[in-house]
Amino acid sequence: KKISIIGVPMDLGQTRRGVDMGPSAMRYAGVFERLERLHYDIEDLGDISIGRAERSDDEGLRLNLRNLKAVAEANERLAKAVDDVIKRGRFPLVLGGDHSIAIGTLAGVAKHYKNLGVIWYDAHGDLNTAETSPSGNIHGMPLAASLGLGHPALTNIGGYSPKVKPENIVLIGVRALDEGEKRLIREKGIKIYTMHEVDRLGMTTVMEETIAYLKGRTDGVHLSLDLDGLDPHDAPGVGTPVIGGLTYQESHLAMEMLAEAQLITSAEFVEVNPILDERNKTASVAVGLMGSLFGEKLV
Ligand code: DIR
Ligand code: MN
Ligand code: MN
Ligand code: MN
Repeated sequence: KKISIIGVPMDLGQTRRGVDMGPSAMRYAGVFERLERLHYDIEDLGDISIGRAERSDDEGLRLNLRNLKAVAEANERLAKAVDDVIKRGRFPLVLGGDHSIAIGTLAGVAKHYKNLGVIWYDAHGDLNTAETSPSGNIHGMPLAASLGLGHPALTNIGGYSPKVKPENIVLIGVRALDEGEKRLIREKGIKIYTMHEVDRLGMTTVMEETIAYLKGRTDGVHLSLDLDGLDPHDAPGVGTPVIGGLTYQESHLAMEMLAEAQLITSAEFVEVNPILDERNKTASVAVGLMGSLFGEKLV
């Protein structure tokens, strides 16, 4: 496998400063060296440029879509970069940045598959639109946008929509949903393993079921891993921590099972915020998870 790293220093999809330093934090935590040791052909393409935040009276804010223009423009650039990586026969590994960047990653990935699967590993559903969002933060909207729901400036990144079908999505680790998101999950019948199911079934069963489900119906699977899916004890450096999350051990197990299944064809690790972190712990955890995802073994 040939891997291309793309950094996306995006912080305009939410309001906490510092998440734009996520790619640096993961590079400092040794992502390149970690994967190089596994004998991959690996390249680091550097960072996508992010425009400036608009004024507080921007058009996006009136639409309940904070920084809409700058977020959309950066996602267009990211989609192009991801598309190029796949065209060169390489695996895109995207480092965030807040989760609004999943709109661009998926826009670059999805055109290469008839039936792209998505694993959304997150405390949240990220299924809001401007109409349902309590915050106006676009990092709470990328999965909805990829389903073709929301403002055209977000749903049409890459010039097409939708990117993914509701039946090809699996949510894992969810424990904080807004009312509109719950409605959407019910309406579309989206497959979801909330913390309730993870606790009841155990991560082994959750991943066995997820892998079997996606293997049968998809021709590629994107992993979108929000570090706030993990418990804040294990990943404190995130902007919207939610207690009662997935453990470090469960998360490594999940990544190891995905590696074994050889299911994942693109991935992104998002919401690492070194300003809110403890000695770069969350970036280190993220890089460790990438190690497991790419086949690192204990023995
Ligand atoms: C909340 C928080 N559902 C929102 N979302 C977050 O603002 O839409 N997503 N933190 O990662
Ligand atoms: Mn998220
Ligand atoms: Mn989240
Ligand atoms: Mn603990």
